[in-house]
Amino acid sequence: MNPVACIVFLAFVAVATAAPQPLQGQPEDPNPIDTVTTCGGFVETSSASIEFQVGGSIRADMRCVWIIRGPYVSQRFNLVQSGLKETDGLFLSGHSRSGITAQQKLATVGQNITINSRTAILTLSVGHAPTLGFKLEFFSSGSSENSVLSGHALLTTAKGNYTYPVNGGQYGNNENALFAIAPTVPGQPTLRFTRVNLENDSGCTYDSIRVYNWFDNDYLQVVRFCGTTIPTSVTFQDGAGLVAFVTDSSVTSTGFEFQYE
Ligand SMILES: *[C@@H]1O[C@H](CO)[C@@H](O)[C@H](O)[C@H]1NC(C)=O
Ligand SMILES: *[C@@H]1O[C@H](CO)[C@@H](O)[C@H](O)[C@H]1NC(C)=O
Ligand SMILES: *[C@@H]1O[C@H](CO)[C@@H](O)[C@H](O)[C@H]1NC(C)=O
Ligand SMILES: [Ca+2]
Repeated sequence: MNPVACIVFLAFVAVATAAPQPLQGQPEDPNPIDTVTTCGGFVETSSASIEFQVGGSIRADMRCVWIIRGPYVSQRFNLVQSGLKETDGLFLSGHSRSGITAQQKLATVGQNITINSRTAILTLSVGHAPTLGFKLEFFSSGSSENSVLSGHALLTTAKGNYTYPVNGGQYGNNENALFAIAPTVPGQPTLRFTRVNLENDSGCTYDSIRVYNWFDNDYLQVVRFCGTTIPTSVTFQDGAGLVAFVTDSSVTSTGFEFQYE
């Protein structure tokens, strides 16, 4: 082969070999590698079977929140088995620095919902009557993505308090933290901030705290604030809420403390 023909031939071989590429990045695990059976939790894995009270009953008005974090950009959820009723709901949304995406209801067995964000929020909202358990599977796949979740907590006691940073000192730059309040004994907790010290600017575009109230099967943002002014308290009348904290790339402060009961 002369050099030109050789290059043309090699180029053809390269195109032919590169052509079939159905998977972008990491494929899903063939089967879930972890099992979660608690009401709510922080689940950080590439795949999991989430089984709550399968074959058993769940009390009326129960709320459970799972913060699910996959290593790849796409999180697929598939409902495998369900005893939930029409008035109950399993809801999924994505969380990132910019906020929380709209809720999607996982209602029928076999249904898939894919969340294109590394952090997904799964919320179980039981109606005013007892119900039966469910099982779903979660699989992470796709390209690796380095977005961080710098802090997280799931508060499930009837009342409590929380401080961030947990060990005092200053929070970091580029924080993206998420805290869920979902008491396992149904209630209507009121959230009160007792100390707030964030970088301040008029639109809270640098560092901010957002509070979301679970209402009408959605997380509604009720307040966004920064600086040192304590916001008015928020009652989670539907039994659950979220606190999301983000910071920009410069100027830090000492964070915040809240209590709820
Ligand atoms: C859900 O996704 C899986 C994996 O991609 C697929 O095999 C299955 O057919 C999907 N189910 C439905 C109902 O689309
Ligand atoms: C915060 O909670 C701890 C237990 O978790 C408790 O000992 C402490 O008294 C609480 N502090 C306030 C200010 O409520
Ligand atoms: C925060 O910024 C706002 C708007 O610039 C200003 O009105 C307010 O006084 C500031 N608060 C503090 C505590 O600096
Ligand atoms: Ca800052």
